[in-house]
Amino acid sequence: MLFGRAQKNPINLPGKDAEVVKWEYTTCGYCSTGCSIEVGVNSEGQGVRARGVGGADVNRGKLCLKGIFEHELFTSAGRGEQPLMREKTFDAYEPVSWDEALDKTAAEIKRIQEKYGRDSFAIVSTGQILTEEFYTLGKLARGVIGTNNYDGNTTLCMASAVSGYKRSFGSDGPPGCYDDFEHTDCLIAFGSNLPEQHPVIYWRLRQALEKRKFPIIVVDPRVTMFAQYADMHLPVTPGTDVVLLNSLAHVILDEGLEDTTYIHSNTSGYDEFAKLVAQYDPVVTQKICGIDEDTIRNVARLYAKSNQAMSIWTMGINQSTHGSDGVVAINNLNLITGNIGKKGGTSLSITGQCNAMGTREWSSCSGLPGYRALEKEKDRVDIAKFWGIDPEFFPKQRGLFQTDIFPAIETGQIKGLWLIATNPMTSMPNTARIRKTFEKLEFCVVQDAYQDVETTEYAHVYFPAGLWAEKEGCMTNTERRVNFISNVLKPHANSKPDLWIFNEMAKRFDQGKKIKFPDSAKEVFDEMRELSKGRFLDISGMTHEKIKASRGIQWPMSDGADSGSARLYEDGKFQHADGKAKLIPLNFIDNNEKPDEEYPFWLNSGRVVEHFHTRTRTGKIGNLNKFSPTPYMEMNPDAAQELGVEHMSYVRLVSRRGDAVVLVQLTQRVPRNMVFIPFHFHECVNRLSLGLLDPYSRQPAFKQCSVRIENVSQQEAAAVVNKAARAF
Ligand SMILES: Nc1nc2c(c(=O)[nH]1)N[C@H]1C(S)=C(S)[C@@H](COP(=O)(O)OP(=O)(O)OC[C@H]3O[C@@H](n4cnc5c(=O)[nH]c(N)nc54)[C@H](O)[C@@H]3O)O[C@H]1N2
Ligand SMILES: Nc1nc2c(c(=O)[nH]1)N[C@H]1C(S)=C(S)[C@@H](COP(=O)(O)OP(=O)(O)OC[C@H]3O[C@@H](n4cnc5c(=O)[nH]c(N)nc54)[C@H](O)[C@@H]3O)O[C@H]1N2
Ligand code: SF4
Ligand SMILES: [Mo]
Repeated sequence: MLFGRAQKNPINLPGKDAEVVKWEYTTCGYCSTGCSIEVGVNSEGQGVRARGVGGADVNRGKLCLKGIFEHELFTSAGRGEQPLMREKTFDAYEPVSWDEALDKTAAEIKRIQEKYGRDSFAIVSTGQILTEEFYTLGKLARGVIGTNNYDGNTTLCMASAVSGYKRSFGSDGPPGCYDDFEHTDCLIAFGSNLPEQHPVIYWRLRQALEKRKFPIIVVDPRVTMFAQYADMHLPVTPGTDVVLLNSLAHVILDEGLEDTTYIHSNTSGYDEFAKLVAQYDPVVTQKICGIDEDTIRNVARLYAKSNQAMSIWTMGINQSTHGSDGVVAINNLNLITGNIGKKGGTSLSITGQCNAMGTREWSSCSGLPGYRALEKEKDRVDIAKFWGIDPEFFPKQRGLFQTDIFPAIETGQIKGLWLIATNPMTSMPNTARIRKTFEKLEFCVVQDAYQDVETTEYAHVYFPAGLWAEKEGCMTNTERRVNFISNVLKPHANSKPDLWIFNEMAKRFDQGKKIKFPDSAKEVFDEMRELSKGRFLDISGMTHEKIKASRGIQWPMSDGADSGSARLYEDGKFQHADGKAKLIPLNFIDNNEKPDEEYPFWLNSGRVVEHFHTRTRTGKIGNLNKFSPTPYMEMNPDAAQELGVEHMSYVRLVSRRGDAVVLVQLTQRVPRNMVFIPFHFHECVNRLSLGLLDPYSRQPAFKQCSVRIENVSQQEAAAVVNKAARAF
């Protein structure tokens, strides 16, 4: 009998004969690969097809299945059509005019700030709006509303990479690019399932491998699709990558395989670092990280002896209590082997959301625009002058991270919340606690392209926002490439571009009237160009026209330059005051909730190729949803046999936080003591997760906690699962 995907109907491709009268250029709005897309528009002005752009350097005509069906989003179910308002949560919403919704929200922000202080109103945004929108939101949050409790969902996603890059190199900014695959002699991927999560980056890697063979090593506790295609798979014990990385460094230094010239000229802190890694002999560490001593030595030798070697990583590293340390450890490995800023030698974080880079660069979430810091007086003064406000209006250090904002609502420090393009009711750890937190808010406004997003259950006002190619502006991808998004269609119904919503909000505050809030993305981009002149993150040589014509340009590109820059740090000069990169000793602290007698399984979570995050979008695209319609978990067949659990039956998972019912998929992909659940479903894995926070990045360890498996009545379970699967 066939189960699962094999039983499903094949994908329905849009008919080749779908009548297209023009093709409009834009960029994909799901993941951070940054594929160029053309949307085919018919004579009635509807988006009817999508295709990859042949001349685009990133995807060279390819798209993954999310991109292929992206045009279906324009008319997908659940889109917001009209602003909505209600006095109390759980009352019925009433449709209202934009003026009413905006006036009410501005009045509530002012009321809460006057009564409880400026920081009692929090703003939580995203990695999924356009860069010009991010810059404008930052101006509104920092320069007008003036709350320091302003952050984004990138704290769930890229915060550890940001923090690790800053600690090692003195600045955020991934130093490498996809072209590095063409030059490298060895690649290690840590906690990244590239073929499913970044299919087109993976395709670029395969293209490089077809021309020239080089070893691929995948470090992941699961036998992912990437691990299956790799030359070596290292099934690391969850949460112990730092131990493995310290041990690789140990072997390299012990055997004299390091690049002494590079270390001497371009790094500081070698002695302390060498002292620490001396303690990480593979004989000892193999018992902690689960990789045998010979394999550790072999990988260390292979990496260090390659002319150029590169490391990539994603959430297996970032989402950990040692996320920031994991990133620093990867940077350490590349610094001691001289693999930074050279073709094929790099530390490349594979970014998550389509514009997670744009928010890091320009949104002012963690500081001020263009990689400026609130902690630096000059940066505060420069931006205040540019915006025309008093520098004293800015706080002198950053406020709470997203993962600390929710606990601050719980304890009553924060009373009002504006959510923009993020769905914490499904995406935050321990959602039962988040749900209770929402109940405490005096006022909540949700700004989302979909009105059926779970957070509207707790909002007082809903702003319907335009989506993806209904708006115009830029997004930055994994390799620092600034891409252009054209507004192929008008925003759906009476929804509005996020930029318009921010501008309208600014008009409702006195300080907002003093600052210029340009209407067009082009004028906003000009402000950003001006602010970037001569800086590390220089985009002054770019214009919207040039970006579109080149199918994306990589920063930095200074005014007058002919092209962007493929790599950072080619000259070995880093952003720390002494111009050197730091080698940082990393002690391992074993603080995860680990399997024990009561909760004997590791709970791991992540993604599948068909779905994007909380399914507000992909749950409505039939061609995607039908391949993965149900909350399920991967379980090892031997473990299942011991417990008498059958393939395709339902079970209840229980953790110290809560429970969830899922369908069982038996597979050798997971070890005996682990289950893996895609996090796309509401009321599922995040009812169970703990989410201990990284001390530097405040990113939650989504991938490590423990659960037990219980039997459940199959009939009752089917009802629960069907509800979570929520047929749209
Ligand atoms: N189809 C699809 N693509 C996406 C997304 C999506 O939702 N759907 N989301 C985008 C976003 S925002 C992001 S952040 C990326 C995420 O992209 P990835 O990080 O590649 O995806 P995940 O499945 O979250 O996690 C990757 C792997 O980390 C492993 N892992 C768990 N614990 C550990 C550990 O302790 N050490 C190591 N080394 N590995 C571990 C898991 O087993 C898993 O296979 O994908 C982006 N692309
Ligand atoms: N257990 C577990 N939990 C996880 C993870 C995990 O691996 N395991 N991964 C974490 C990671 S890496 C991430 S990035 C987060 C993602 O978590 P979220 O950001 O909370 O999830 P999304 O579903 O991407 O939410 C984005 C929202 O923005 C809306 N939207 C899309 N485009 C626009 C637009 O242009 N304007 C506006 N206003 N709205 C728009 C969408 O409809 C959607 O509701 O989840 C995190 N949670
Ligand atoms: S790989 Fe990412 S950017 Fe490219 S089409 Fe797929 S989802 Fe879009
Ligand atoms: Mo992410």
